[in-house]
Amino acid sequence: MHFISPVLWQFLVNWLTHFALFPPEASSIAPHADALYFFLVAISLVGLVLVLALVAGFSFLYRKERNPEATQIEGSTLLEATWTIIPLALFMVAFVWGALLYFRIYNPPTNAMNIYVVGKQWMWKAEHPGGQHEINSLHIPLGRPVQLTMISQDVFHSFSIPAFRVKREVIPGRYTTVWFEATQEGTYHLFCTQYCGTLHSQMIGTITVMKPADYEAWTEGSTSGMSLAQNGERLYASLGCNACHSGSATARGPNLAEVYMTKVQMSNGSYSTVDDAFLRDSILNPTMHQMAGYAPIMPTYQGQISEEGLIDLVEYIKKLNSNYRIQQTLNTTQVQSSVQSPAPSTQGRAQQAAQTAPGMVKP
Ligand code: HEC
Ligand SMILES: [Cu+2]
Repeated sequence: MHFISPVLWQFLVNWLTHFALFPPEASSIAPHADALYFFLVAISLVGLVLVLALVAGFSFLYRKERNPEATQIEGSTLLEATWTIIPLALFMVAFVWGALLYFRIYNPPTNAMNIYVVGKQWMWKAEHPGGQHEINSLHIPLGRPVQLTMISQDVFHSFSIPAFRVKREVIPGRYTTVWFEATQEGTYHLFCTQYCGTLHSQMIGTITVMKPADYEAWTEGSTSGMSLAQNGERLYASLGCNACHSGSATARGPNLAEVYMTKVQMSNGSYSTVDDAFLRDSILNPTMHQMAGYAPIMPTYQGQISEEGLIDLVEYIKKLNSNYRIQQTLNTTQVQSSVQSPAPSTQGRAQQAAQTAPGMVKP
């Protein structure tokens, strides 16, 4: 490619990489996205040059001195077929290429590690499974597929890392995901690319790509001591989920252990896969997924749990592989309450409501 003089080439490469007009290619998808982009630019340029050349050529060939008498030309099947088939072929190439790339971008590898992101006016909050929290920054390991499960706490936002060529809407009330695999160490820009209010332009941050060993060190150094699942376990107990979801045969709610990613039957006979969104919806809006064989007695927790709290609960249920600890917790609370207050129910409820665990929405 050095046919334009090495010095000029160097200058161009430098200019393109440093003049943020063209960000570095730092993810496994980036070179593929760019290849398609350059292909589209190239065929557009060819079209542009061809049309301009024809306009210039014809105005010269058929100028008044050379061609005083206008001749009407009509119908040329060959010509029409040519200008139909060639563009059609080019568009089909762009379509198939784009579709293949689309599937690659939208299908995360199954071994991707999951990090949660909550967008709000005007910041990005990231939560690692180990419980590490970050604001307007995200640390990720090099060469490992990472999936982000994202949700907004207020309005529409859009999560964009130009160097990775990824961008995804972050929507209130719904989990969206995006995945990438970083291929270059370094720090990159993170933007919100959807106008979301006065300080939208400050909803920016940095992505830090670290060697896997450095990433491990970072996660150990910045842990808050409690993983998301552990926070979730606390919430689960304090919100009283364990009363109905204890996993015992007489429980009023279904067993939640190992339910993640299985198919469950709904009361209308259809089947649903229990994914992150299903779990979140079941907590906020139990009637939305009415399960076969159970009475619609689950209360809604709408407005009582923050997005972070919901993430903790979802993460807890995802990792719940036995009901042993739930039953332990229930046994101890039963023993305690029978020792403390023989009068049942109401008092215990009031006590529960008075203490607000992290993740609950403060009144
Ligand atoms: C009063 C009893 C009760 C309480 C309290 C309760 N649930 Fe439920 N839950 C149910 C019942 C019954 C169902 C099944 C019927 C339905 O879908 O509404 C259910 C369904 C669910 C489901 C979907 C079932 C599945 O297999 O995926 C999830 C998830 C869930 N509950 C989570 C929770 C969480 C988290 C809490 C605490 C914040 C909670 N529940 C509190 C009774 C309860
Ligand atoms: Cu925003």
